[in-house]
Parts: sequence; C-alpha cells; structure tokens
Amino acid sequence: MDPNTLKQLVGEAAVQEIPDGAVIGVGTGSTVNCFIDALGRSGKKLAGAVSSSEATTARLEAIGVSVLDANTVESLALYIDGADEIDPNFCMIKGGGGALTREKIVAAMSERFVCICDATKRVTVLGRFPLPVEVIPMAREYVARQLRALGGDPKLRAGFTTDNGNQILDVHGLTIDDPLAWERRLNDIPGVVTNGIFAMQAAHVLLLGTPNGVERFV
Ligand code: ABF
Repeated sequence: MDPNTLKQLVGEAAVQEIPDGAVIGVGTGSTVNCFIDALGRSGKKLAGAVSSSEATTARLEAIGVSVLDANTVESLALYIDGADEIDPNFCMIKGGGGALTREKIVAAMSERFVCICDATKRVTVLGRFPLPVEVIPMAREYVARQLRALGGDPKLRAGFTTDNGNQILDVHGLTIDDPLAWERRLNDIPGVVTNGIFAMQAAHVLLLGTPNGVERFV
C-alpha cells in the first residue's frame, strides 16, 4: 500500500476520534493534511480549532473550520498530529515540517494527543531522524557548539525560517535513549526555543496506518 494511501486511512480514522462540537488542536504535515481533507469530507461540525502553523490554518479555513487564537482557548479536547519518529512509549521526534514550537504548545493545551502516522515512523529508540531544534538566530552558533559537545552534528536548515521568525538546526547522530532527560537537557540551552523531542507531550493514542488497515494503540 503506497504511503499516501496509508496517510489517508489514518486521516479518516482520526476524524472518528473527534467529539461532536469539540474545539481541537491540529498539527502540521502531509498526514495532518490528509486528516484535514477527511474532516472536510466528513461533514463533522467543530466549535473551532487551534492551529500549529500558517499552512494548517490555511487548510482548515479552506474547509470552513473556524481557526481560533490560542489565547482565547483554555483547553482542547484533543490534538491531532503526525510525527517523524515514535517510540514504544509514544515519545516522538517532531519538527521535520518546521512547526515544532507551536505543535508543542498546542499539544500541551490538549487533553489527549492522537498521533497519526504510518508504520515507517515506529522506532525502538529515537534519533535516526535528525532532531529539529528551533533556535533564536543570534544564538545559532552558540547552540550549535553546545549540541556538538553533547555528541550531536547540527546542520542549519538552509533557507528556512519558522512561523516564529527563528531558524532550525537539524541535529544528526544523537541516540535519544532517555527522551525525557534529553528534552529537558536541550531545553536548558540558552537560545533554544523548542527541541523536537515530545516526551513531556507524548502521544496518548497512536493511529497507525498499516497494509492491513489502521491499528489503534493506547
Ligand atoms: C508534523 O508531522 C511534524 O512535527 C512532523 O515533522 C510531521 C511529519 O510529517 P508527515 O506527516 O508529512 O510525515 O507534526
């Protein structure tokens, strides 16, 4: 089954997770785009959505969903988003799409994180995918030196600026065997806005697209 079909399957399955009339958080990426398209086809009514990126905002508004300012919402019923990697404890690497900061904020606002991805994203230990780290531009080289001292090989994501006006270092060569400790350690580096380890905001539900259909794990 081709990857896009798997994304469409999990996108459709995610629509079923949404309570009627809910306010939800929506992530970013191609799998999330399949979810938004399925939501548009479903006729399901939402009270609104908080978006994790300008790209997702545009796609939600195109299907008539009211995109709310996060500052006007206290909590969200659930958060639906993809991942670059997910481990057996539902800790993730995210940020390949460059939206990790707003994704982590909206995930933190949500009661339940539903991760939608295909089986290729499952790993035993995080780190094969280069870890995105959003940095304040004036601190980029300082942060890069700290990441090298931790054993990483940071590469500037060329020509890319996040929705927040920051830059991203993609860090190769890390073995993230303790995601929570690594997330906290990277958060402590001055100049780091967000790192792409989602351990404090791990998923609660995994909808996994497989050749046999969608498998649901909790
Ligand atoms: C997004 O989902 C990003 O955090 C992550 O990089 C991306 C995965 O994108 P895709 O669904 O296109 O594989 O939330």
